[in-house]
Amino acid sequence: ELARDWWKSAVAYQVYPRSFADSDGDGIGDIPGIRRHLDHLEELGVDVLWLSPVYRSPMDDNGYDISDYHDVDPLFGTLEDLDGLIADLHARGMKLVMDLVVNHTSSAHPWFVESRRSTDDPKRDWYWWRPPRPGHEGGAPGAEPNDWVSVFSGPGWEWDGRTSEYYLHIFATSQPDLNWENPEVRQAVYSMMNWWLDRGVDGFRMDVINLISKPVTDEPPGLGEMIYVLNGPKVHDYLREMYDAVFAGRPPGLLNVGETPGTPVEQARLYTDPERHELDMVFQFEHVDLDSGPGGKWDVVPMTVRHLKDSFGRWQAGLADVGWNSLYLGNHDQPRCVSRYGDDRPEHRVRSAKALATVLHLHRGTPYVYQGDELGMTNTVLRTVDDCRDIESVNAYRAMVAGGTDPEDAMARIRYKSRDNARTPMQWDDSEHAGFTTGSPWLAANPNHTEINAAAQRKDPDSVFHHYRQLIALRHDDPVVAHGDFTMLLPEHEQVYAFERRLGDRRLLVVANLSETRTSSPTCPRPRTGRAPSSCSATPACPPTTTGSCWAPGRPGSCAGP
Ligand code: TEU
Repeated sequence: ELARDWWKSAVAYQVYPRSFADSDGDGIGDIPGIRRHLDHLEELGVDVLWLSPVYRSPMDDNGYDISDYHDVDPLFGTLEDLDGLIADLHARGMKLVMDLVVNHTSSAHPWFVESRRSTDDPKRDWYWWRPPRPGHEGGAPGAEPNDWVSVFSGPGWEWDGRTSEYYLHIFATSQPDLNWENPEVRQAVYSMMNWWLDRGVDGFRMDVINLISKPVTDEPPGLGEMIYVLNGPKVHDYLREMYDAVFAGRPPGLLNVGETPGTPVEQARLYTDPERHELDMVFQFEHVDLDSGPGGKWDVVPMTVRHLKDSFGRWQAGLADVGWNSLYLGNHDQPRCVSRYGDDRPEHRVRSAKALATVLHLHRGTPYVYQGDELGMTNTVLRTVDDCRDIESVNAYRAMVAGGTDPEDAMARIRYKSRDNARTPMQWDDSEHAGFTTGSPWLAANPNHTEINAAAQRKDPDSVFHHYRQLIALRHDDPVVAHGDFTMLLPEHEQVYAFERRLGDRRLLVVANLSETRTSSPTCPRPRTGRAPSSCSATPACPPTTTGSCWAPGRPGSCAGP
């Protein structure tokens, strides 16, 4: 019988299905490919597989734009394939957590197709529709209902000429935001969630769940004046309603983690306090925003070991007595952690990857391993924007250059932070395309797969892979790792990251020398791989705020509108 907080001693592994393993040679990863590599996960020792979206989707945002919540996209396989994966994982004592993307749908979802048909369509109020700003002609620049911008560059509102109104899209224009004020929307989401749980899924990773509540105000232009609504007025009410409608009464064994960009510790205490029946834990963004300046993600600023220690220390202290931390350094949205927080030069990469893993996994919280980080995979080579596939990177490059940023400077920023860095094919072996596909991969494999791959590392007891395996085993074997308290040591030290964990009379002392960690240079991010940019601006110009979000409001001048 699992305890309700079983996930405190568990480790999760994130699979980005498009890039994990391709079974049919179309160059795109799929569910049968995942099923062929479960030995890798079992040898690593992980307990949970978090699967990024495999639902039907036009794939504008690689599946985070869903057009059918109840079916698997043929690119990834069938519902039967997914049932098979669930059965395989359960047979191995592992669990499956699905990605839940319900802040928005794809514009191809039937709900939106109906909603946009007319202003009095029964589904009109399932999304956010607003008239042009008073005194402005619809579709003209500046006529948007308010100044919200899209995370993927440009305004957060799209003009729909057929019904002469704008619709809200915090992300791509093909990702319209659902209106959670509407109880019909909420009930439809809860019904879908129950359908998946009844199918054997063990919980959800809830995409940008802190964005679902928007501040609705009466006076024009409505929707309040904030750039984004992080942790909006009703988000906690919605999560408690979700708990009552979906999770209450189900046996222990589920895991629900919310992705909550820009959320401060105080909010995370509310989201993860078990007495509040909201979430088990959240993905916080403070440490992945450390190298973002006032202009947002692409305004790269220096980051030091001290910054990292201060941030993690704040979150360890903030959730020590209530709630729970997730622990992550990488995912499908972030550059490779050994390149960003460590040093991926060949002479340092292995030690650097091991040091980062040691520090992360021995903190108090639930660790998440992003596919390939257990091998010490690095950022890839992005020569020009043509090497990019990610809508966020391509849009940001175009917006920066259109805004006057030198193309090479813009490319230097993209090279450092593009999400494509984490989406190159999983490096299984040293064969062509890293053993990921027999076809032509949708995104080129990192050329260094000949040196960095799972086959080589499984045979090398000193590999990054076996280091991760030993850290995961330690968490399973020694309760001080999962349940011990946390005390930061040498907080002022610029290179050493040290802390102590205590449980009863057990002590665990962790000391890591992160001096290998190379901060991003104050002028431009030093490309860990690929050609150094020919010219870097002396200081990162703050690109126009339309190039993207700043999830950490409260930074001086943080995205204070255009
Ligand atoms: O990401 C939400 C989010 O915070 C993104 O803005 C992300 O941090 C950003 O791309 C980093 O530059 C979630 C998903 O993880 C992401 O893949 C999706 O693109 C996004 O939501 C929309 O669903």
